[in-house]
Amino acid sequence: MFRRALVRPPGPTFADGLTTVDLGVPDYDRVMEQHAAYCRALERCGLTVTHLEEDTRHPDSTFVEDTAILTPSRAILTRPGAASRAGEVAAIRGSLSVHYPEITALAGPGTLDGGDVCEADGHFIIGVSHRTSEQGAHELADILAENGHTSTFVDIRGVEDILHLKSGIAYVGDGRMVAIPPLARHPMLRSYEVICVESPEAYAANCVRVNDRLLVAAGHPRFEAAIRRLGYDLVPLEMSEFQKMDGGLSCLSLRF
Ligand code: CIR
Repeated sequence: MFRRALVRPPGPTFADGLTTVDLGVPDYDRVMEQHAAYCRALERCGLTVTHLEEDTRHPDSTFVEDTAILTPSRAILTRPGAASRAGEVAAIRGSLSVHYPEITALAGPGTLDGGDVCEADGHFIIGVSHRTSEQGAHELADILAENGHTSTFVDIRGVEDILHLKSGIAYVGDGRMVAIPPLARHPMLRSYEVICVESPEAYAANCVRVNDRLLVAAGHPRFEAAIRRLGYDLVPLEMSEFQKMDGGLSCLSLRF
């Protein structure tokens, strides 16, 4: 059960952030509307949402998920792979220390973004990406092992069109994993029931199970129908403005 979420509202410099896609410039009013709807959805899922200060110096700071890995026993601060995002980590430490007596920081020199870490009932799949290095992945796995968590690694550097591992897979509970075709048959997912999200709906692979509900990006009718048939209580959310900056549903909050 999640009880809380931390979110950081996008600042007016949001459109200056990093992106690899060519979907146009985000409209700030719509960004704020979509973010507010996302926060309301988390509240509907039963979470108490803490709104951090917006941070205009770090345009990507609304993607808070990349700055920390949260387990029941501790918070682990990451080392983002993009230089422009390094300063986001110091800014999240204070907010996490209110809730976590034990905070561990990756020491480096490896890098790791939270978006490359997919937790499935205490097991962690860690993506080695253009942001997360092998060293960073191994350092995280060693820290997780101290608390009895197991990890596996998957190299996604050759998988097209995804920035992070969780742009391409999501654990939705009940032994089920949502995945895009290039990852759906990967051995790391052998022990899961895989729900494959076919192109052109690949963006929907980044969905988020929050307690009894599943947050999904709106506008992917085939995926919605398939996952509804499995009995999930869906909360579709407009994500167009975050998609323009390579962001998905999971990156907009830290849930614990
Ligand atoms: C970036 O390139 O870092 C941001 N524009 C998007 C980060 C999205 N985060 C995530 O998927 N976990």
